[in-house]
Amino acid sequence: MVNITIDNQQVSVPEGTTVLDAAKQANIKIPTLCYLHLEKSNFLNNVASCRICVVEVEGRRNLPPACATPVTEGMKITTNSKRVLSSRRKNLELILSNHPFNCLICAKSTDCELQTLAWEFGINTQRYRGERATHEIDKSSGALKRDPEKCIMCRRCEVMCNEVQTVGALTAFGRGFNTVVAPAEKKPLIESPCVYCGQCVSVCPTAALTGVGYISEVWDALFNPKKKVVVQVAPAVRVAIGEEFGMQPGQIVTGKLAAALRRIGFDGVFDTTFGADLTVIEEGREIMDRLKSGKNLPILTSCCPGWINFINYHFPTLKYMPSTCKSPQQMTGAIAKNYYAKKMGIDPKDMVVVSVMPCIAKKYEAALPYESTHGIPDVDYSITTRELAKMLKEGSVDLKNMPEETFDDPLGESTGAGVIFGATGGVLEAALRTVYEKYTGKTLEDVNFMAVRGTQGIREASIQINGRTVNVAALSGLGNARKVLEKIVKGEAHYDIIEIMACPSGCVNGGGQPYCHDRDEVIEQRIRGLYHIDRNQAIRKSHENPSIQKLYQEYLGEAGSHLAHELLHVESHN
Ligand code: HC1
Ligand code: SF4
Repeated sequence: MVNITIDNQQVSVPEGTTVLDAAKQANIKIPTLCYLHLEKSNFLNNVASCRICVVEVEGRRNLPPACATPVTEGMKITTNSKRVLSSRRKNLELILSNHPFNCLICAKSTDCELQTLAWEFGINTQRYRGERATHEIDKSSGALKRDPEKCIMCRRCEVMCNEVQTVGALTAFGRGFNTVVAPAEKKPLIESPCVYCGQCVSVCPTAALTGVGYISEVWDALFNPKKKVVVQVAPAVRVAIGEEFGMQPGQIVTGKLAAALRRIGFDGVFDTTFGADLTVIEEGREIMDRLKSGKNLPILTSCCPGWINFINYHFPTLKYMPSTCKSPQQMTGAIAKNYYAKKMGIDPKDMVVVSVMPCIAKKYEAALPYESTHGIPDVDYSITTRELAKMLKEGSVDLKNMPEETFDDPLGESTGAGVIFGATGGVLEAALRTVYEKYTGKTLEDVNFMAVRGTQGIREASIQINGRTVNVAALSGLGNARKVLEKIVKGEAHYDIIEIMACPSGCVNGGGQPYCHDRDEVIEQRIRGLYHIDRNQAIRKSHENPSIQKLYQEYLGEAGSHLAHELLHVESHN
C-alpha cells in the first residue's frame, strides 16, 4: 500500500493507483473532462489533454493531471488551492474560447459534460474571444452526425473506435488550432469504414458526435391524416427510457410506454420483441439446417447492423456465415406493412413504420435499399430512446405517471425469449430455447442458459443437443468479435453458433440510450431489468408465442417458406 495525504486527509491506496482514484477513495471529487474509464467496455481514456483535473503536489513545480499521475509514498496533494482552481478555470475557459456558444439549441444541452463543468465552475462570461475553427457538419450516413466545431479534442471517440471497437474510422489530423478528428482524408463518414455502432456517441462529452435526428419527420407523419403511423419498441428501450423521466436505470416501463405512445398519436403500438420471436423461428430453422448439413458453420447472428457492417468491411471472406434473417426491427416492419396492413385494409404505401431503438446503426439499416419488401421500406424512421423521450416531453406526456397498457395485437405479443435480445447473449439463449426443443422433440425444462449470460466480452459454452455437442459463443464489442473471427479465419477456433453484438454488453448499452454517468452500474441494472421481465413472463420460448403461431398458420406457412424468405430474409447483407 502507498500512504499519501490529500487535502490533509491520510489515505492508503494500492500501488499504481492514480491521484484521481485515490481522491475518490477519500470522497474528493476532482473534476474531469477528457478522462473516462468504462470497465465493462474495456475503455480507458487518460490522455490528459484537457488539464481540468490538475492538482498541486508538494515539491513539484508543475500541476500534474490527477487522471494520469500515479501516487507515490508520502505524496502530499492539494486539490483545491488557489493555484489549482485558477489553472483549471483558465484551461476550461480556453476550451470554451473555441467552442460554439449555442447551448440553447444544441442536441446535447443539459447532457453536455462541458456545459455542466462551465456551470459548476460558475463561468459567466466569455473571457477569451478570438478566431474560432470552422468545420462542416457531416450527416452523410443518415445515422451518425459529426459536428467537429463542438469537438474538444478529448480523444475519447478515437480510443473507443480504434482500440475498443477496432474499426479505425476516426483519427486526429493537423496540428494545434487546426487539429480535427475525422475519418481518413477527412472524407465524409459514409465513405469511411465507420459501422455506425454509435459507441463514440456514448462517450463524446459534447455534441461533436450524435445521432442524426428524425423527430420532426415523425411528428409530420403523426400529424398527416392520410397516414397510418405505427410504432415498434426495441427490447432494451423499456429498461432505460425511464431514466429520462427520473426513474431508476433498469426500471421496467413496458406498460407505461405503450400508453405513452398511444397518447402522442400512434395508430398501432407494437413490440419489436414480437419480431425477435419471429427471428428466432426463422433463424432457428437456419441453425438446424446448418447443424444437420454441417455446412456454413458457424452461423453468425444478423440482428445487429453495426456488427453486420463490420464483417462486410473487415472480414469479407466470412460473409457467407451470418444468418440471412433480417433483424427483428425489419421483420416487425415487414409484417406490419404486409400481414397487418392487409388485415386492416391499409395500403402499405399509406403506412409509416417508426421504430424506437437503443441504437444509431438501426437508422442506417432502416434506410438500406434491400431492407424493403416490393420496393417499400420495412421501416420508415428509426429514432433512438433519447429521441422518443424528447418527443414524449414535447407532447406533454409524463412517462412516470402513465397507466399500464398493453401493446396492440397481433404484433404486440411476445415472450421472455424476445425480451432478452436486448442483452448480450440473449439472442443466442432465445435461439437455443427453440432449437433445443425443435431439434430434440423434447421439452426444455430449464430455459435458463446461464453460461451465455454475463457481460464479459467473450463467453463460450458447449451444449448437448441430441447427442451432438454444439459449441456456442456470445461476443459483444467489435474488438472481441475481431479476436474470435481472426481465430476462425486461421482455423484455430471451431464454433457452431455465435451471437455478435457491436456494443459492449449488447443493446442495453447502445449509442441511442440515455446518457449516463455511472455507466457500468447502469448497464448492469438495465440487464437485470430484462432478465426480470423474462423470468416473470408466462411464455418464455419464441415458438410458443400464440401470435407467431397464428402468423404462420394464417399467412407465412412454415419457417423458411417462400413468403417468409420474401419478407424476412435478405439475399445478402450488403
Ligand atoms: Fe436490439 Fe434487436 S436486440 S438489435 O439490440 O435484435 O437496437 O433492444 O431491437 O432489431 O429485438 C437494438 C435492442 C433490437 C433488433 C431486437
Ligand atoms: Fe467508430 Fe462506431 Fe463511432 Fe463509427 S460509430 S466512428 S465505428 S465508434
